[in-house]
Parts: sequence; C-alpha cells; structure tokens
Amino acid sequence: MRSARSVPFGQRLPSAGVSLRSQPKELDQKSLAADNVQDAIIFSEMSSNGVPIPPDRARAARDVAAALTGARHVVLTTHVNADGDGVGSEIGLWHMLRAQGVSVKIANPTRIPDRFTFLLPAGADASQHAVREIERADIVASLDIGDLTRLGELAPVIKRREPAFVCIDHHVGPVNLPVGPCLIAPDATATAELIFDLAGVAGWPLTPESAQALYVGLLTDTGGFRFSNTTARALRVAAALLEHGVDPEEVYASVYASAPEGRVRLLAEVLQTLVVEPDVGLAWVSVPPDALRRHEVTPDDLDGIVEFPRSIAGVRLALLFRHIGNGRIKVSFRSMGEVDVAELAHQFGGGGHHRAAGASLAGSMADVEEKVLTAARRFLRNGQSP
Ligand SMILES: [Mn+2]
Repeated sequence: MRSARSVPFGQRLPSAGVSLRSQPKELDQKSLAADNVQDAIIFSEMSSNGVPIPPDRARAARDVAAALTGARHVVLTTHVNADGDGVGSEIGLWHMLRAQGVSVKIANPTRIPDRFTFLLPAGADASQHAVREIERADIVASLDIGDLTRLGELAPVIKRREPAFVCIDHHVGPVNLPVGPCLIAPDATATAELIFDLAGVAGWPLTPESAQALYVGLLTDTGGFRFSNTTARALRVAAALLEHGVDPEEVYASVYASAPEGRVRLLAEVLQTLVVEPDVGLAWVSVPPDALRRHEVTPDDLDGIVEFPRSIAGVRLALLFRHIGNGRIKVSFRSMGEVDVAELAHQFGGGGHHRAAGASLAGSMADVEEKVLTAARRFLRNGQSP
C-alpha cells in the first residue's frame, strides 16, 4: 500500500494540522472516528487551501496525481462541445502540470468555445491535431466525462491505442471509460472542484491563472452559483480561488458579458418556439434548423437558453431540442425540485446530473420531439415530485 508517493503527502501534515486547529468546525465526524488507521488519519486531516478533503477523494486524488506526474507526455481532453467546466478544469490542470515540469497538451474532439479562450495559455491547445496528440500520449486524462463516447472521434483512437488513462469527473450514473486511476465524485459541484482537490493532495500550488480557470468551471457548472449543486463546499473552494487572485467581475465580463450579437438574436428566435404544458409542468423550446448558421454562432451560444423555459412558475421539467447533424437531435433536460432528469435522459442513452442532463437521438425533429415529450409527460405524471 505504501509507496514512495506517500512521502509528499506525509509532509503536508503540518499545514493540514494548522488548518484544522484554526477551523475546528470544519472537521467532519468521520475523521474524528478514524483514530487508529494511519492512512485514514493522514487523509481525513488533509485539506486543500483550507478546505477539508473527504478521505476517499484524497486517496483517489493521490493515485491520479502519481500517474500524471510519472508520465513523460500527458494529454488532457474533455467532451465534445466543451463547456466551462471541461475547459476550466483542463486549463487549470495544464498550468499545474507544467509547473511540475510535466510535458502536457490539451486535445479536445471539438474546438474550445470563444468565450473561454481568454483562459487559454499560448501553445496549450493542440485540439487541431487531437488525434496525433492522443497517439503520442503516454497518458490521457479525461475530464468531465463518464462515458468514452462523449469524446466523439477521439474515442476510437483511444480504444485502438489503449494509452494509460486517468479520469476526473463528477457525473452520476454508470462509468464507461478505459481502466485507470479515477477521481470520480458525483457529489462534487464541478470537475473543477476535483482539480482543486487534486492540487491540494499533490501539493501543487495554485496560481492566479490556474485559480481563474477552476473558478470558471465552478461558475458555469452552477449557473453563476444559482443551481442546486451550489454547495457550501463549492463556495469555500470559490473563496479560496478568490484568495489566489481571481477577479470575479473580470471573469463575469469575459464569460457572460462578451456575447456576439448573434447569441442574443438566436435567443430571441429560439424563445419564439416556446411551448408550455402547465398541467404537467412541462415546457420546451426547439432550435430552428440553420439558426446557428444564420446568426453566425456556435452550439456554445445555446448555453443557458433552456433556463428560460425552466424559469416559468410551475415548470418542473424543461427541454431544448436541436439538430446536431448526422440525422441526430440533441435533447437538453433541466428540472426543478425532485425530478431526476439523469434517469429520464438515461432512457434515451444519455446521462448527466440530477437536474441537468442530455441525450442524442436519431430521427427527425418531429419524431424525436414526440418520443421524448411522451416519455417526459409520463415521467412527470408518475409522481416524480409531490
Ligand atoms: Mn461539469
């Protein structure tokens, strides 16, 4: 069990101890009970920049950190149509690994959305040659992904090459990824929170650049610290990131207040399609064919639109339908209250979180809408909430 890799963590004990003495209320009950197992003591007392880390998370993070720092060339990747959490997590981790002298590149199946390129250091993103990067990787780290198919055209390359693999993710549901050390915590607010924990466990210092990238992950995955995954711990992590130099207004301006005109015009057009069924608490919108092209925007510019149908009083389930090419329709599911949309999305081969999930289905817009809406009405009527 003990390896040379344990040593740096033992060395972190004094600082973890100081943090616990100064913040006794943050000590959890489990760590109080762990009195005679050396590892349990070490891990339960571990904290990351003042935020205590659950022992199982610390243990998994240690294995992931060891795998990453032991590799010659690390390739970081995230899901197709990367979001703020995927991009923020990989850029945060890129900075940390670089500082450790590790050779590292980002290689995503689709390009990084414009609104996140302000985070991107020169030379970090090799997504244009993603296949080549995967082929020369000693180890691939997948971030914010629970299923290999989310890597689009990179999935078959990984299956063929079988590089060493680590994963860091917070999605609920079955994991379908290559074997390797994994830091998976469905109770984590965002993958960025787990990168923060990884840094704490490994003893990698936060810089203003890495802190800003992780803050973007937390900010966007919580819808600006509004959604149900806005936990006390997430806010503690965000506070620590601010202490490391993040300027929240500057980040807001870059992520949310630098929209191309087309994004707002697209919003106006999509909202015209709104249908509400108040008796079941269902509302949905559809993206008209060619709307993205006409407004000269990308799928990333649809981010947040589904919040409008969800914001209607009495709506428990909101949907957004859009064409994604290859004769497929992507459905985004958002819920309020007890409605578990991960379960609903799973019926259609998708997945996600309790209140935010997605799936893609083959068929015409009309066919997919009928199929999904029928299932959604049945789902809502079957007493998902009081
Ligand atoms: Mn995420």
